[in-house]
Amino acid sequence: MKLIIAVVQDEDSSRLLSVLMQQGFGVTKLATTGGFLKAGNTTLLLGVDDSRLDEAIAAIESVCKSRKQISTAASTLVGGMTQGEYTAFPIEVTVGGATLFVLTVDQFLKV
Ligand code: 2BA
Repeated sequence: MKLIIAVVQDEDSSRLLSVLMQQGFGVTKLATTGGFLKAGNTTLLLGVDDSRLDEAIAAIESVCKSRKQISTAASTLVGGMTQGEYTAFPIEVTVGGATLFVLTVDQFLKV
């Protein structure tokens, strides 16, 4: 058995959850926050049989589309201003898609 930890965009999460449930996958949904954008995202935990791993990844891929987004990131100003002062500047980041971690599960128990 494998455990897929999938970090996805909030806007993709409901549809993805429906698709995964329709296909008979067990899913746990967590509300999470990305470290870089400091914005909410969704992390799904899926325990899947090895034989269905590719199917689960394909389902995630089919729902989660990557796209560009303008975001602001804080940066320390160097020179000209008080040291340690922070400002925000716009940057283009790619969001969407999904970040997947696939782990081998030693034991799956329901007690
Ligand atoms: P965030 O950390 O909020 O990152 C959102 C997006 O910002 C990233 O998308 C990436 O395109 C961009 N980004 C992240 N760090 C950057 C940096 N230092 N410089 C420039 N751009 C940067 P994804 O890579 O698709 O990641 C989406 C979310 O997946 C992340 O949200 C984070 O919550 C999670 N994630 C990604 N890689 C991870 C890792 N190695 N470990 C744990 N969580 C991870």
